[in-house]
Amino acid sequence: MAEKIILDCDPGHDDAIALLLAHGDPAIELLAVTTVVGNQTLPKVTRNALSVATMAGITGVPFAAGADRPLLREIEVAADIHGETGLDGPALPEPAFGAVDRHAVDLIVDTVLAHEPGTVTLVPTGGLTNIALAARREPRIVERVKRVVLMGGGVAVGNRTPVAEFNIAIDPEAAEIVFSAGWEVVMVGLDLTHQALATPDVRDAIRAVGTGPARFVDELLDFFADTYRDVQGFDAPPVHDPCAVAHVIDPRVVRAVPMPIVVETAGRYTTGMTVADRRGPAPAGCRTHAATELDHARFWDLVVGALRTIGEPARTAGDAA
Ligand code: PIR
Ligand code: CA
Repeated sequence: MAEKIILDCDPGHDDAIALLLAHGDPAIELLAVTTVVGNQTLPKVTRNALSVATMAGITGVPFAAGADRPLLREIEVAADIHGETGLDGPALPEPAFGAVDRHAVDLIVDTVLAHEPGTVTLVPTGGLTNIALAARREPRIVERVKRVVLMGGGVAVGNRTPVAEFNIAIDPEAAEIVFSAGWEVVMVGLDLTHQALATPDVRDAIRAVGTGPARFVDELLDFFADTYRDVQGFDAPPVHDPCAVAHVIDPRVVRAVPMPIVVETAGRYTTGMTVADRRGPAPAGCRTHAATELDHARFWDLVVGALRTIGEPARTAGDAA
């Protein structure tokens, strides 16, 4: 039985690849895609999600736009890494369909309630504003959701600040709500995703797929590699968000261990830090987990395998190349 997920994202180069992995892997049933302000403004990331779906021929999945700002803080986007559009690099088709006329938070709540308890996994790959609002809007989803497998945070590593990862740092209050709600949370953080490097052999394997969507991913990674080299000094870019999807597909590819984790919201230097307790074994019943170890080869096999199943969608009018 495929795992049912709702992908809550802010595309974003790696979010786009996470969407393609979720769509292309047979172990995942994509119930809905929701968008949240993050890498860029809400209109931009929503358009990007729809364009990627159009490019990949994703049909029959509702897309909904959500929060256009964090709960308390000012908007902070990541134009230095993802560009002015949020998805700079490849040419994107005009979206062939629109978002549904509903708020993402309502779509998340209704989708969870429409399925059997314990069957729907939330996969946030952006700031946690929508997920926090959904937990407050309908507290019953906290019991109904199977678990929350999120890309964000890290055990003692940051990118927005020395200790805070971007998705947590842009809305720490929302992250605190999500980490403390009581549902099972798997934090796929930077310690894990910095192992998911798109190395030259990986780039070759993606190019060898030879389809339009694989070419699109190759062009995304060209841009992402450049900004990650220039801004953060990486030889090869870490491809964060598909790691959360990969954990849902196969927990042996992205291994996680139970660990108490809380979010700092009032630090002098540490706001947005995920404070993870590595002292000894986690207490019994610990509901938070941290991803620690990536099987690099099997992870990229999943991504390349998903791209192979997506194939060559029909070109749309306005797609010049
Ligand atoms: C990646 C992101 C934001 C900032 C940087 N420097 C790099 C985005 C990615 O989309 C991912 O979800 C997460 N936020 C990694 O911090
Ligand atoms: Ca993201």
